[in-house]
Amino acid sequence: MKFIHTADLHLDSPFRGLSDMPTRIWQQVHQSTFTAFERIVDAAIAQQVDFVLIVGDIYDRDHHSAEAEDFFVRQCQRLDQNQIPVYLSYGNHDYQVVRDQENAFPKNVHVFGNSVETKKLTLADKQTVAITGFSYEKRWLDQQVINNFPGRENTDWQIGMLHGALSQNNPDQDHYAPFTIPELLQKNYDYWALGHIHKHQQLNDNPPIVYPGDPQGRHKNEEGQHGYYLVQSNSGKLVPEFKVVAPIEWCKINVEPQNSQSGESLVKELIDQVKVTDDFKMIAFNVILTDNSSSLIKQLLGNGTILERLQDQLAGEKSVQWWPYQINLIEPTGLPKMTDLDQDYWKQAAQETFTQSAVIDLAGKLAKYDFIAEQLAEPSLIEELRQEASRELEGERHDN
Ligand SMILES: [Mn+2]
Repeated sequence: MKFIHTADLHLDSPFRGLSDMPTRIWQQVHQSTFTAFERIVDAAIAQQVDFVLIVGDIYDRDHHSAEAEDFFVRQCQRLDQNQIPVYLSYGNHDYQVVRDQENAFPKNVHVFGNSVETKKLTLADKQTVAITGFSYEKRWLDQQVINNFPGRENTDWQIGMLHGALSQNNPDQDHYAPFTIPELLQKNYDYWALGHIHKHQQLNDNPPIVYPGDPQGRHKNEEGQHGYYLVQSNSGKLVPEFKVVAPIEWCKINVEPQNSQSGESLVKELIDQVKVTDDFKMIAFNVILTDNSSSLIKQLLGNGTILERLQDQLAGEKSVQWWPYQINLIEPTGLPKMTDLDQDYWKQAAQETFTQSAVIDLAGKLAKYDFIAEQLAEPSLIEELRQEASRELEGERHDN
């Protein structure tokens, strides 16, 4: 048996805040969520997989665009023409009331309803597979839906599809069908196909419990490689293998300018730090200054001149394989180093301060608005706030 496990396609992600780049590069960025999924479908056909699992968040918003839906249907048709079934569930971004026989999909697409259900299929070699899953009906699912998953069926293989997050043991934070690893293991399934967390990772080896991540990182906090898992049976076990498909990779590059005394030489120094590969890179430079750095360089970096010159130079070139979207200036603080004990207090305080419930409390009445609630529900939001806050605090300590 061979199948593809993906999730969190987030088709038509808006990539907010980036539209002031040259049109041809912006188009590449905007197309990236589509291209990533198209490559997954290419792989499914080339590999002749038995089926494809998509575990929630196919669309980026609950009011998904017609363009995204049309594209998705077309890709499913390609799979249908190759006799590859698709099993999909909706997640916290594209939650909806699922009604039988009420979708535009071709016949190879099987949509899980809002209650946990099991769908069975028989492969060409007569092996039988049970796939159990459900779709989100609303943005938050506080219940432990895992309790509704049945025990193992009488099939050769059983797979659980679960869009959700590990339980934090805190009702204020557990909004995404919370589960624990022992709860999953107890079901005795052969593979847990998870969705929701955007960084690909394996929570357990045998049986595999796997987050495939989003096939295309959607912003700077989703850096690194993105793709899907190709899962194959081998001596009675299912073995996942990560495959990269994201056409755009977000990355950060640390640079300690050596001898740059002019803006021109610094721009050149930054360009030299970029290793060009096949994948298009969206780059944030962390420029680490020393006490010897000239004040002119500091000013040019601080007021955005260097970033602008860098972008202008690249925009003038025929073809570019990367784009700088940000330069962070890291100044020497001159402060004594924190002891390990200080670090512990610092981390503990941050952990207690940056929780989803604290943020939602702060948002107050604003959380009633759909588009704000959607942002608050982003798994990466807490981490982003924590990073912004430490940057802010470090700046202040320096100024004082
Ligand atoms: Mn998602």
